[in-house]
Amino acid sequence: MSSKHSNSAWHAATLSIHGGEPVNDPQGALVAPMYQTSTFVFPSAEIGGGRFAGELPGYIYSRLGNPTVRQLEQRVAALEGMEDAAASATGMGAVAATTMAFLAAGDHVIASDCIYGCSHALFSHLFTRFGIQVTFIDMAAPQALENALQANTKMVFLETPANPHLKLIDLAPVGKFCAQHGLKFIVDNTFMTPLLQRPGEYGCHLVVHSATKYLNGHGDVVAGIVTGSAEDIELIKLTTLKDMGATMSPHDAWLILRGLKTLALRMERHCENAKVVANWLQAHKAVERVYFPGFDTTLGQTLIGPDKQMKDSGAVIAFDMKGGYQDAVKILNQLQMIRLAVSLGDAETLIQHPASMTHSPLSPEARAQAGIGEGLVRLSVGLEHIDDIIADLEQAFGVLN
Ligand code: 7XF
Repeated sequence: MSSKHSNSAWHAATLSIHGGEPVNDPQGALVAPMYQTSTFVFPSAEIGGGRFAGELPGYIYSRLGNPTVRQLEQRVAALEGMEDAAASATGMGAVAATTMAFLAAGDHVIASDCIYGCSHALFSHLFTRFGIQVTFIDMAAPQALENALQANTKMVFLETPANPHLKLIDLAPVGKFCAQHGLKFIVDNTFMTPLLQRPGEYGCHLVVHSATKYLNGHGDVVAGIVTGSAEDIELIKLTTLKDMGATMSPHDAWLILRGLKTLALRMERHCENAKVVANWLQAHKAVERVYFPGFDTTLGQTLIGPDKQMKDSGAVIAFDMKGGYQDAVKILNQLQMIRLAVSLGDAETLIQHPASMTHSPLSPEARAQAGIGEGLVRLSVGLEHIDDIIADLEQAFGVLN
């Protein structure tokens, strides 16, 4: 990143507004125009052929590339501190295109046992149908990676903090392990965003996101993105993304570019609000246990801090109800301002029940292995005034009295 408008020395808050190539619009528009077009007209047959052959620059067809989508890719790559990025139709599109670009029948993947339900389903159901083996492990346990390693292991995949109960993983030793054994290291950074965590600094090769969440931040888009080396991103674009077709629409890219401008401001407020909510939950007699990175007395202490892996705790909280599923349901049904919905990272505070919702694709055994009980509730703390969030929780928990 060396152009005048794309300086890697900039702070993340600046990169989320200016990262990547500057907008170069013939009319001088400040904001990149939306190229809402499926195809691009070739000036001549020879030029069209040259573009397909990769010998001439220029756009061809929006599944193969689009200027608005490209702008977003460059911005997120700059923000993540990676060389390049590939945008996808959904977060699952990014997870699938990224993993499958580097795997073939007969390969083995080591994955964290606590990951988003559909990533777990992709690995445990679809991969096995195509002859790819997956071992799910508790990656926080130091010897677990060594124990899971096989001669055909090609990849390590994890989330930290993990969906849904925020288990933390120290990235540096995993990065070292992957480098030692020549494994592709992939991290889903959805819960942190590059503002709070940059896995590339710890040996991770490819960072995936559900851009549906904080990157867009406004609850009006389903999207994904992966950042990594130029070589890896080109491979993903030319193989899985292009041929499986989970590419991003220009309209979605435009909305995410707009959302990104306030990412730093939003993350600050999200994190501030979440700390208050986590403390409130921790003090409540109906709550058995609160899962929040800031409360993690082992890894939280070493991983969170200004110069550490995580700049802050994020704004997703999970908690176990003493009264189990019965009490969880009572609260979910009683909340008024807080919305009963899956997803996270929106302005609205959202609450959901992982065992029956986001993590229902896991078998009961896999849920037990990941520590997702029937009384577990997940809360994505939004941007509302903190007093209103607490007031809604107070009145909802009141039904238990
Ligand atoms: O394909 P999506 O944009 O929905 O993203 C998939 C995805 C990938 N990684 C992580 C860590 C995720 O959390 C997600 C989606 N999670 C939503 C949730 O947990 O609420 C999905 C709702 S069913």
